[in-house]
Amino acid sequence: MSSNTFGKLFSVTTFGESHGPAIGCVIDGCPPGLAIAAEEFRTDLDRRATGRSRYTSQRHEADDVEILSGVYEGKTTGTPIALLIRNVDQRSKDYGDIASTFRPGHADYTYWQKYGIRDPRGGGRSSARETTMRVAAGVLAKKWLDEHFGIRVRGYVAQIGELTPETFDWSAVEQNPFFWPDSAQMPALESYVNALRKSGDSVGARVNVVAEGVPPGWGEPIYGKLDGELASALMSINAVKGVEVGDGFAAVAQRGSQHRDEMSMEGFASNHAGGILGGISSGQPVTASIVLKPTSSILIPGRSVTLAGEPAEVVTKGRHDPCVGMRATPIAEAMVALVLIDQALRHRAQCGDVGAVAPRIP
Ligand code: EPS
Repeated sequence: MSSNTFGKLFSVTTFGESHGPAIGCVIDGCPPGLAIAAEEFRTDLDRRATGRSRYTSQRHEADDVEILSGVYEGKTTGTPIALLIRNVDQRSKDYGDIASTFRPGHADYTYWQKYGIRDPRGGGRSSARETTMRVAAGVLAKKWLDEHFGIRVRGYVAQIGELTPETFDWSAVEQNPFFWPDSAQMPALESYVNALRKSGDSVGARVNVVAEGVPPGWGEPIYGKLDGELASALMSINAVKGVEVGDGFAAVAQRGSQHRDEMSMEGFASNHAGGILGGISSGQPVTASIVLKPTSSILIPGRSVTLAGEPAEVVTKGRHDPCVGMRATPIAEAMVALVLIDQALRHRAQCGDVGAVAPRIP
């Protein structure tokens, strides 16, 4: 299978299947001298993990990272960094029927059509388990971006089904299992997700990510645009069906006089562009948004076909999330951080001598 590598100078290759012995990644091009310890992966991996709340899949994985190479005496050496996480809670019997049937809404049918062979256990390579390694690689990217530029990449869930936050508070986001910025809505969210789970169905979600502190100048026109690479990176996350940068699709109903972000030496008057102009960062916060489809693994029977082309009814057994978007915030943050570190290194390589040019809008 090709296209398992992402990024040009800071490149991440992931490998592994959901029910295989382990998943892992190799990061090539990480700048040397970055202090990193295995424990530093813990926070973000726990934020993404299954089984950490009653509202997600109850698969219990330790998600302990083993650093196999590229780090010596606690610092990156500039050589390939190999990270490994062993899978410990596979329950492949849940997938016994799937070997001969295609689950509607899943990648079973398309993997089969492409490769003529597939690992049905837990969805194999198409499982969201792969996102563990994106988050792990993102930990290095976030740390480097913070240390070198003071960049902070953070996200939150901006919609679950019909529900949207009524107020916004960053400090609320990490205090609930929904990554929700309005703590007063917890009872409503809990009963919404509980009812959804009981009904056997699932729902979609929107996740917003903001990167603050990105300096102007990152992004390569024409084919390496910062927004183009963000779109590609974010769309590569399992279940993502839509990506917006800045105002995104809302721009369709806006006037040019409204959408443009006017400038003065006091700053930009607005940020409809999402911090990117002509594919290059403007120095404003970079904002992106993703939409994740409702989880395809649901208890409501759905029509499909067997390998023999016979009609079949599929009920997905196992431990699934009623809303995969609820765990997607750290994954989206990681993908944004990975795009940014790659573009930072590319900018440094070509334009490192340019330095800051006047005028610079604060
Ligand atoms: C997933 C299906 C479930 C989830 C899994 C993603 O797998 P299983 O049936 O093996 O429990 O638990 O999520 C993870 C294991 C994870 O680490 O995110 C799917 O179909 O994508």
